[in-house]
Parts: sequence; structure tokens; C-alpha cells
Amino acid sequence: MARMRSLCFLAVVLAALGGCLGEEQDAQCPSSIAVRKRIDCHPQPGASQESCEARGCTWCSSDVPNAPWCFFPEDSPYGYARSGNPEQTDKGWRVTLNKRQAMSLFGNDISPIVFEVEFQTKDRLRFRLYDPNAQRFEVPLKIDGPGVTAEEANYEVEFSDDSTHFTIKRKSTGTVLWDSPLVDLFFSSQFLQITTTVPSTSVYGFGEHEHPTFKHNMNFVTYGMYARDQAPTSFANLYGVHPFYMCVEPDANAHGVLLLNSNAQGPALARAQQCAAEAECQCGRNTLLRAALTSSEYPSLQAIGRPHMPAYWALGFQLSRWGYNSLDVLNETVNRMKRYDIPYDVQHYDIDYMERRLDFTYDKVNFAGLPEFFKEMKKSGRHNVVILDPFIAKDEEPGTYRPYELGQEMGVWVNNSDGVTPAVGQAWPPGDCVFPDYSNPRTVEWWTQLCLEFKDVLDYDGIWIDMNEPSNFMRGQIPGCADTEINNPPFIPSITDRSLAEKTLCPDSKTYLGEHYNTHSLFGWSQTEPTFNVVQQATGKRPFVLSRSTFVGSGKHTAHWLGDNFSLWKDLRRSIIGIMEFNLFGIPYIGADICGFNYNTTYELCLRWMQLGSFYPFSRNHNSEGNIEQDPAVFGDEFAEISRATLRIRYSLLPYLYTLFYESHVHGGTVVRSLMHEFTSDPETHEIDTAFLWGSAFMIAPVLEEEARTVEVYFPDAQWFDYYTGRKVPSSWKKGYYTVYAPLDKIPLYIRGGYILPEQAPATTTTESRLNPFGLIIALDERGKASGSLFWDDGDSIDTIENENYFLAKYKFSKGHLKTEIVKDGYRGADTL
Ligand SMILES: *[C@@H]1O[C@H](CO)[C@@H](O)[C@H](O)[C@H]1NC(C)=O
Ligand SMILES: *[C@@H]1O[C@H](CO)[C@@H](O)[C@H](O)[C@H]1NC(C)=O
Ligand SMILES: *[C@@H]1O[C@H](CO)[C@@H](O)[C@H](O)[C@H]1NC(C)=O
Ligand SMILES: CC(=O)N[C@H]1CO[C@H](CO)[C@@H](O)[C@@H]1O
Repeated sequence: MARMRSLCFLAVVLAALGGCLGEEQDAQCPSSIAVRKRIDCHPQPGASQESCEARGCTWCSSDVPNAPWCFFPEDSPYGYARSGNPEQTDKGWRVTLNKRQAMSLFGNDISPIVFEVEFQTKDRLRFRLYDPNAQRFEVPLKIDGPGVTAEEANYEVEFSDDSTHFTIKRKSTGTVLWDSPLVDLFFSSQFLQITTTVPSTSVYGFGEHEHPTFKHNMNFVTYGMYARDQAPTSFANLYGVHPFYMCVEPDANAHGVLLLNSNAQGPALARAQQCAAEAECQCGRNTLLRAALTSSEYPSLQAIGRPHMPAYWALGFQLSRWGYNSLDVLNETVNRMKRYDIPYDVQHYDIDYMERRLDFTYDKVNFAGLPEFFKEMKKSGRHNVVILDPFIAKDEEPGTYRPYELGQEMGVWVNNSDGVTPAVGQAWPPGDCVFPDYSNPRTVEWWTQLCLEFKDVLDYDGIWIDMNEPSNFMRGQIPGCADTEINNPPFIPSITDRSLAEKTLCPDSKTYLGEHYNTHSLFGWSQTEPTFNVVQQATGKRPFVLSRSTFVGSGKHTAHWLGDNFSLWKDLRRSIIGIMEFNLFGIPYIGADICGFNYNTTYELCLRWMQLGSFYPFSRNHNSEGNIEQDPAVFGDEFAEISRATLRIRYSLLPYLYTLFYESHVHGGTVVRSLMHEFTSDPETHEIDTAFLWGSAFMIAPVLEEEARTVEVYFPDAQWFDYYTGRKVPSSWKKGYYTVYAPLDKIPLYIRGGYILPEQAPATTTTESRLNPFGLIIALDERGKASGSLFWDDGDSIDTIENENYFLAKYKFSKGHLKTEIVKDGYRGADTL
């Protein structure tokens, strides 16, 4: 009990409204539970009839793929029962729950527990389940609201008449958004399970994963979550953790649920044929859920923090690769980019710029002259981003490697379970290394000092923080993990290798915030804010941070890319799903490695990827060591010209994209979004993940297949215009798929009538394009109207919005006239455009 730990497993059973097919039970089974409503009673591998029945559950096979054969019977011997009436609290009420019986699935069950409800805002409710007799680890994210009365709230929380379920309803429609039977609730030392029924199968989110579709497959699918250095593979847990889902209700309202927990977890989703569906999830000790009920703007992000405002240059095209291996090769690459005049703003420097992969050094042989090269890049209006890894070599000659010696002196590393000796592992640098514990304020001091000093060596504009899951090239630190409960819990969710230590540190390692068991998936998150702050301090400008590992709320400080993807057509296609999901997670500044990271790319794949990637919010071509070069200038004239033309479209629309980032920063919401987001009442759009929108108005419908010269594009009900010709698409193309022509040099792009998009003549860098004339694209709807806005500032000063140093105009077009309303006129530079 003294230890703070948690592991959980949450089963969410989603049942759609209306008559249900497929509710029939399996003929041979003694149970009256329909196959598709089964909840797994043996979530760890190795179930047998014997082990199943020993735990009081029903064993019965099934033909339904992945359906559990061991499941809870109707009269489950588990769960909790309510004791007494709810007691009023400041912002809601709380009630005590007692365990019903002595049976235990994984031991150490906790009883009583408290179920507490807070009416935080009229659209946001938080409920918590906690142990009233022990202080357990909680994710250090403050999510609070002013509080409203039950009458003011747009939702209603109640226990069913027989007190066996608690439900959350949307008041205006009566739709049940959450319905948890107390018999399915588990709350033990290292296992927590909660199940719920949600009102439809239009469920999105849960990350970070490579999902094959944006709308989830609900056929007993499980997605484990636990930060991991793992190239994207279906079902594998990847770099970050976002236990958030959004559900579109049958009447096109939507709500989101955040299961705020940092332990290893594994939501599983299943459904009963047409109607019932089940999502199973898993959460920790200190679960806190958010039900945000909003009608049109899904992630208002009010609770977790809104995304940072990227610098304008950060919206330019970016180039990277691991394995230039010398400044000469890099310089050649840059020179050919210039020769073809391909728009290009940012150069990234992966670990090969370092001396023997040591942080805060550069290779003075192969990259001799790098500081001067940074200056040349700057002079040409470009920016430089350097990579830094979260492991520090400990075996360098004494007196030669200050980052280690200073850190050692300051006591900044993650420690072993003894709390005093540093955890030692192996990663990129030679010899062994230690891991900075960024949750420790002393580590932040150390990191800040080193990053500031390094700025005098290489004049960087941004920092890329990689490998911060944290990655360690072994199972646990040297000499391996002790065989204890914390390192080997009785249940491990369906994460790769079913190990909490594989490719990282032992769960019993000590960080300032708590045991690694609880803080593992917060490692990258805890590194992000200090890095954001030091980049701001070092540059005196709006910071650029790119983090591989992210958690709830990371978007406040960082960009993200989808990791070490493959140069495959499948990955090209799935990148759209990834960028739409990260927009739901509040990290809109997102992209995938254009042309793919692993494997050699091909001419056609890379060309189609340059076209799609030209519309990623974070647009970067990046490549792994040992692969053929894949920058857009290396494939010859035709390729370069097509890439240049597509990027020039991006650059001309950057004022629109920048305005969308402003909206997201100030009001929350997405930058890139699915068609479902804008046309929610059209069920066809719920499944579409091959096309996407910038804001409300700009549709990108890329080619995603080899040798394809056409695309099937779905046109939701609106007036659409072909971006290239300005012509209306035929008015008969409404709510249907139409085949459009997409030769190699073209990515289909459409503008939605009713909107005004600001644009600016493109140039080779944003430094130059920002000086060019502006224009407006006015696309009228059927009534001859349109509206839009433009946000503009100097592009890289800190807090221009907070300091009101910006220009904001609203445009309205009707009856043949354009009306401009200047909302804010705080930026001088806007006068000359
Ligand atoms: C890069 O190439 C340009 C053009 O050939 C040359 O002028 C410049 O000196 C080179 N810079 C470095 C650091 O090699
Ligand atoms: C780790 O150990 C060092 C001493 O080596 C100590 O100064 C530091 O406070 C410890 N940190 C944690 C989080 O235990
Ligand atoms: C990629 O191409 C290079 C150069 O042709 C070759 O040496 C390498 O083996 C290729 N890699 C793969 C994975 O095929
Ligand atoms: C091309 C691509 O980016 N594919 C996948 C890469 O990995 C992420 C996970 O971070 C997926 O979401 C992408 O779809």
C-alpha cells in the first residue's frame, strides 16, 4: 500500500441505439451473454478452461475472431456496489463503493473506493475513482474548471435506479454517453478496469498507434499504450500516449473522453454486430475522465492546454536525413535545392553531426566548418534545428565531457531503485550512458545551462528531442530488473513484448516525480517544456521544439512527427490518419517523414509523398542512414519541378495555415481535420481517411496508390471549386464519389464555397515570401456569400498575441461586395503589404 502504483484495464462496451442484430447467444454456450458483448475475464495470455473457471468466469469458444473465450458471466463474482447516498462536495458529489465479494482477479483489490464527480464547466465533467486510504501517483496535470451546478450543466450523471450502473447523459438529447456497470469495475493495486457503453461505433482516437483506419474497427481490437521506441507497426504501442477518444453520437453531436492515466494501458474495442460495440481500455490508479460535450468543436483543449503558436518559418518546408555523414554531402544537397529553387526553410541535423554521437558536441572532422555553415544558412533566410538525445555518455575520459560531469555533480539522473545510484544503460553514444530525469528541477537547471552554452557553439533556432520514451537498447538498465511485483506486475496490457522494461528502464527506477512505473510515459513530456523554455531563452524568439514522445498536453510546447515510418505506400496512406489523430490530441503541428524513413524510397512513391507532405502542417522530408538520398532535388528535373510547384502552392497558402494555427492556439480545435469534422451529419464522411481538410475550407485528396492517375474523391454537400482552375466542380457532384484525374504532376485540391482564404505570392523561403503581396481567394457559396479571416504578425516574436502585436482582419463577401473588419491593428508590418 505504501507504493504508488497502478495498472488498469478498461473495457468500454459501446452499444448503438436502435434494434440490434447479432445479440443472439452462442448455442453451445451456457451463458446468456451475446458473443459480441463478452468482456474478457482473462486479459493476460494463457487462458484455459481450468484457469478461467477458477476465477469464476465462463469458458466457451467462439468463431468470432478475437472474441474472448473466457468471459465474465452475468452474475459476475466481481465488481463493486454502492454504499449509501451521494454526499455533496464543492463541485459535485461523491459516493463510496465497496467490493462485492472476496474473489480477486489479480490480488490486492482495494475497498472501499471513492467515486467522485465534479461538474467543472457546463460542457465538462470530471470523475475520479480513488483509494481514500492511500495517496497514489497522479499525473501532474491540473485539469480544473470553475464549477457549475448540476442544473447549469449540459449533462446529467446518475446511478441507475437499482444502483448497478452509473451513466452520463446529454441533457438536450437524452443520449447516454457513458454507461458503466459496477460489476465490471476493478480497482486493485496493479489493475484497474472500467467498462462503458458508448452511443455509436463512430469512435476515433487513442494513440499513439499506427491505425489502419481513422474510424475504429470495433471487432475485439486492443491497442496497448506505453511509450516505446518502436517503428510504426499495426497494433504496436508507439512513442507517445494519448488515452483520449472521441465518439460521434447518432444525431451528430460528439463528445470526448480522456482517461487521464500514465500507466501501461490497453483500450480494446469490440462491438455486437450492427449495434453493440465495446471499447476496452485500461487506466491507472488515479483515473480521471473528462467528458467534454460540445456540438461542433471536438477538442476545445480548454482542459489540457491549447497548442503553441509556431513561428512562421516553421511552416516552411524542412529537410533532414540521418546519414549525410559529412558537411560536403549536406552542402551538396542544399546546393541542389537552391539550384532548382525549391521552397525550403529549415535544415535539421540528426545525430551524425555530433562527435561520436555525444550530445552538445559536433564532429570537427566530417562537419568541420559547421558553425559557419549555420551562419550561411541563416544568411539565406533559413533556419537550423539540431537533435539532442536524452542519454549522456558516462565513460568518456575524466575531464573531457562536461555534460556528464556537471550532471553527476548535480545529481540529475534517473536513479536505480535505491534512489541514489544512477540507472545505467546503452544507447547511441559509445560506452554506457545515464538518463537525465527531466522531472527533477535540478535536471532542468543542468539542461538549460548546457543548451544555452551550446548555442554559442552552434547557433541553432530549434531543438529536436528524439529517443525520449526513453529509449535504452536493452531490457532495463544494467544489470537487469529485479524480479519484483513492480517490475513484473500480475497483468501487463497488450504492449509489445508484454514487458514494461524492454527497450527502456526498469519500472522500479526512481525519478523525481515517482517510480518509472508511473512516470515512464511522461518522460518525453517532462523534457518538452524545459526544452521549449530554453530555446526561447537562447534564441529570444518563438521556440521550435520537435519531440518524438508526447503525452496529454504536449501540444502546448512541441511539434511531433509520426516516427520511423517506412518508405511504403501503406505508410503514405496511413500518415493521413496519424495527422488527423494528432490534431484530436491537441498537437496540430504534426507530419510524417516525407518519402518514408526506413527502406529505400522509389521515384513515384517519393513524388506522391512530396505532394501529400506539402500539406502536412509540419512538412519535413527525412530519411534513415544507409538509404538512398530522397531530397526533392535528387531525382532530376521533372521531380524537382513538380515538388517545387506543389510547395509553391503550400507557400502561397501559408497565411491561411498560419491563421488556422492562430485559431487553434487561441480557441483550441484542429488545424488539419477530417471531412467528418466538418460534415458530421453525413455518415459517409465518418469513414473517410484518404482525404483531409485544412480548416473548413481546403480539401486535399492525394494519390495514395502506385501507378494511379486518378483519385476517387468524396464531395460532401457544399459548393466545391477546383483549386487549379478556379472552376466549380459540377453541381451534380454532391454527396458522392467522383473520379478525378491526377497525373504524376498533380495532387487534387479543392476549395469550399463560402470561404475566404488569405494568400501571398510564394518564394524560396518564408523570409522572402513574407515580403510579397497578399491576395484573397474568395470562394462563394450558393447564396453568393463567403467569409474568412487573416492573422498576421512578425512571425517569430514571443507572445505577439498576448502582447497584442498582431493584425487580425475579418472578411465578409456578399451581394458583390467585400467588407473588411479590422479586429486588431497591432502590427506595423501589416501596413506595407
Ligand atoms: C557550400 O557550397 C557552396 C557552393 O559551392 C560553397 O560556396 C560553400 O563554400 C560551401 N560551404 C561549405 C561549408 O562547404
Ligand atoms: C538520484 O541520486 C542522486 C545522487 O546520486 C541524488 O542527488 C538525486 O536526488 C536522486 N534523484 C532521485 C529522483 O532519486
Ligand atoms: C538501398 O539502396 C542502396 C544503394 O543502392 C543499397 O546499398 C541498399 O542495400 C538498399 N537498401 C535496401 C534496404 O534495399
Ligand atoms: C506514413 C506514416 O506516417 N505512417 C504511420 C507512422 O506512424 C504513425 C504513428 O505515429 C501512424 O499514425 C502513421 O499512420
